[in-house]
Amino acid sequence: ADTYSHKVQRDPKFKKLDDADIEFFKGVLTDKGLITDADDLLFYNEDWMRKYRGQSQLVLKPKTTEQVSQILKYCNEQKLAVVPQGGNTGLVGGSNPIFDEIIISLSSMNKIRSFDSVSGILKLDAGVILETADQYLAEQGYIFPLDLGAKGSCHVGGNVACNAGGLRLLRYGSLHGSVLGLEAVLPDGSIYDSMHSLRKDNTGYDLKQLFIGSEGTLGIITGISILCPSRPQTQNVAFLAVSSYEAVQKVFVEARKELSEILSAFEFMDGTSLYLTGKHLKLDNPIESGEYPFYILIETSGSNKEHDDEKLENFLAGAMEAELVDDGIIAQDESQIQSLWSWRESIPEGVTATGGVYKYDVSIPLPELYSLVEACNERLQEAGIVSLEDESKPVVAAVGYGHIGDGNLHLNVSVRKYSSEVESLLEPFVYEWIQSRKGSISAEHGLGFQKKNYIGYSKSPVEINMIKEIKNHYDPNGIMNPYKYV
Ligand code: FAD
Ligand code: 2HG
Ligand code: ZN
Repeated sequence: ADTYSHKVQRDPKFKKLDDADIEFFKGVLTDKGLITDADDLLFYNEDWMRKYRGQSQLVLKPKTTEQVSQILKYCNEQKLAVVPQGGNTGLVGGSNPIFDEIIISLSSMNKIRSFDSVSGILKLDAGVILETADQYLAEQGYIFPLDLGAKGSCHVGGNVACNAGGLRLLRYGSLHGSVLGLEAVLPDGSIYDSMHSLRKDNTGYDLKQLFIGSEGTLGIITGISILCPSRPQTQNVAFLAVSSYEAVQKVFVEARKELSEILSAFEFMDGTSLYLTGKHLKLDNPIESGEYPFYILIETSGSNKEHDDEKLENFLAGAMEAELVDDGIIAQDESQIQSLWSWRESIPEGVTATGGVYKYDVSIPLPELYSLVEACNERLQEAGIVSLEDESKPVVAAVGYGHIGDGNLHLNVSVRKYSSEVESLLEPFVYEWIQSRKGSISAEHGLGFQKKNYIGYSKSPVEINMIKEIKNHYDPNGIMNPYKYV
């Protein structure tokens, strides 16, 4: 891993950890709540892509909000910098230290607090794993209003901290709408608590929104109260092959019209991302008739199987007749549904398995969304450094996939190794391209370390100044996740 720390200097205002600090933390957490062993620290210091690696000497694992409060108050007084960490699946280098910041892991705060089966309101600790929360809800007939490929490791607190979007935002909306309340510890140790979860409350600023997407820069989220919908009783998944990006858009328009209220996901991927994923999973393409330039995954969720099946079949028949779709399959049972979803959810892994990946998670108006992938491939080809098979070239391919339903493209440049040559061809090129289309340089993954110098491509100086003022107000010593965000 490249530490990337050569891009920034350690801020000398932060104290270096000493024995007295360790003693203090042992007093709060006992020995068991501290990790100091070098081998054990590696997981927490390094990110999911193995691209960013810090040198923290200490991980703290509090079990209660009160412990988080004591820890943060002490760190603030001592000017010890900290990095809050959930499941460490973030993709912008936000969850790892850059230098020696103390890592505060929420993984021991993992209890479901309560569930109200009348309102569907779930209250839980920030460190509950997303899949665990959803399995709990499944037993009650409910569903977590967010789903994503990292569900087996990411925490609900991490999801809220980076305002994750995921695979069903199209149906269930953003966390800015579904999160009803939060519990968070501020750097001075005070505890902000809005877990009461009223659906309607217009008394003053909606402060919880500040934490949703704050990426650990304002405080540590310790609890979440979230509104969960009824679990759909019936689901269908169709996997379609189409021959152009134009067709992807047309199918999307038709799907919204024809499937209407039962449409719950509309995802797309290009042929190269599917190819790399198949190679990695060692599986044959789910569409047997050949390889196509684009694939679409459509999910429907409803309450009446016959009704949904009929709607989906009519929609597909229409799309085939209009020659929008070249080929396709509909999952016949739960295991086929899972298998088709796993094709989509495994792309991040598949495109990284080549050695590494440069990720750009962007919002662009739909008509131009895929042109960014084409523009990148052209640029890399002109430089003569890209080849799918030739191992001597540093770049495998620029691929595109993502959440079409939300106008969110994942441009992934799959590489054999990380290099400054490739990076300098991509940046700031990609960001300038997005700015010129009035897009967002971060649709759902956040800014973290990767994008902190690029926020100006999507936000005005006035907006950036307001963000900095809020940050400085709540974290005047700058101990919360430094070197990141803005
Ligand atoms: P971490 O990675 O640990 O942390 C992320 C950020 O939040 C860091 O800045 C960290 O400091 C901060 N943070 C974490 N916990 C807290 C807390 N309790 N209080 C304050 N700050 C905190 N994202 C999407 O939006 N949509 C997707 O579809 C999607 N799919 C993914 C698929 C894969 C395979 C992977 C690896 C990642 C994917 N992601 C996706 C990225 C993503 O944002 C997450 O996986 C997830 O939301 C991060 O949660 P985490 O618990 O791992 O957080
Ligand atoms: C997804 O949609 C995730 O699969 C990850 O947001 C995207 O790795 C990526 O670029
Ligand atoms: Zn995504």
